[in-house]
Amino acid sequence: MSYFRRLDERVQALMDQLKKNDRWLILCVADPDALASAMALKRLLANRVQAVGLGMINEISRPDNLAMVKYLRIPVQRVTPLMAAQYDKFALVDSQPHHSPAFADFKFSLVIDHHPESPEYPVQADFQEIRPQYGSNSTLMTEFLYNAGVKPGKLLATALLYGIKTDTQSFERNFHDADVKAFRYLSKYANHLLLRKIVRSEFRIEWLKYFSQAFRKMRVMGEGLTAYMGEVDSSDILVILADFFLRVHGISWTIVSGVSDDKLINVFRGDGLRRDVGKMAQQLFGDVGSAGGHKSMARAEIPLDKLDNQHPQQFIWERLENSKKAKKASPAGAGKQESNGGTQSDKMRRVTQPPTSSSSSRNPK
Ligand SMILES: [Mn+2]
Repeated sequence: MSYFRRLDERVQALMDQLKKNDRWLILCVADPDALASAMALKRLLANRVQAVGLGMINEISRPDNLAMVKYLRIPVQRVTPLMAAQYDKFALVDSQPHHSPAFADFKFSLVIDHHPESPEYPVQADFQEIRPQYGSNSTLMTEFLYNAGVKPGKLLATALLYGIKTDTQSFERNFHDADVKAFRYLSKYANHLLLRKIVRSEFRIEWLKYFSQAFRKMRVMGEGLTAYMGEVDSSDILVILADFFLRVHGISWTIVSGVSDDKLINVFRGDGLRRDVGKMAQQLFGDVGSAGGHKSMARAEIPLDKLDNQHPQQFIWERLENSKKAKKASPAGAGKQESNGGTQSDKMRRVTQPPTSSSSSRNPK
């Protein structure tokens, strides 16, 4: 009995597309699942066609993705018209032609994807395999490799494992039985030290100076932590810091703010359990700028001239203080938190019981 579903006919149909003299370019929007899928397809095409190249339409900037390309030696390049001109067949993985205008110039002969198909933009390729039920495209590629009798090498298996891990958020998001199977199968072949190295490549060296500033500037308010960073090169660093501080035990929401392009930018992060940071952003800053988001992620951008010459830090603190007072005045808004005496001060909060079981954390709101 075979470990994965049998795909003999599909593999044959795919192989029928491959001609000895063709030069194939595999395109993707680079992220871990797409890069792993491109690598796997390259492995399937190798030795069956004249040349296989990997092209991405975006620039990679996340440190983990950069680490993936480096340590797994993925020969991917930013696609240019000059580069594309060297190929005569085009494949697309982990995406569909209508997903980006950058794909409009290509006629794809092969599409393998796990995003839902859109009735308005049906995929038209000589070979296509689209499985929206799958949590990752890497799973689909693993099935193809298996059915083609190709055992993945260490680097490829590691890439596919990372693709599955990323797209299923380590099986916290929607996934299919096939994703679990592929994960288990690939685990045998992958290099787990390399995988950990990639997963843990979270920061860039240039960001560390902001961390040292943030440690001095941070201020804890009950279960929240805020930091005003002053002028920053890019609001990306605010996101990194807001995510980082949310990992502190006992902290359930963070606001990291800074000035960029004449705007005061506030990045909100929350655990999504008791407080909805999207609403919080709106309540705090909705009257002076664009503010909103989801339960666990939000953002508010305020033009500096709306601050009436007040220092941005002062402006933020006053609004936070006022919202706290408003909450106290109407305790209904304070949520169903057990009494912890933690709301009355800005002092470092004592360690109180965080929600422990997953049932209590899935709190209706
Ligand atoms: Mn994907």
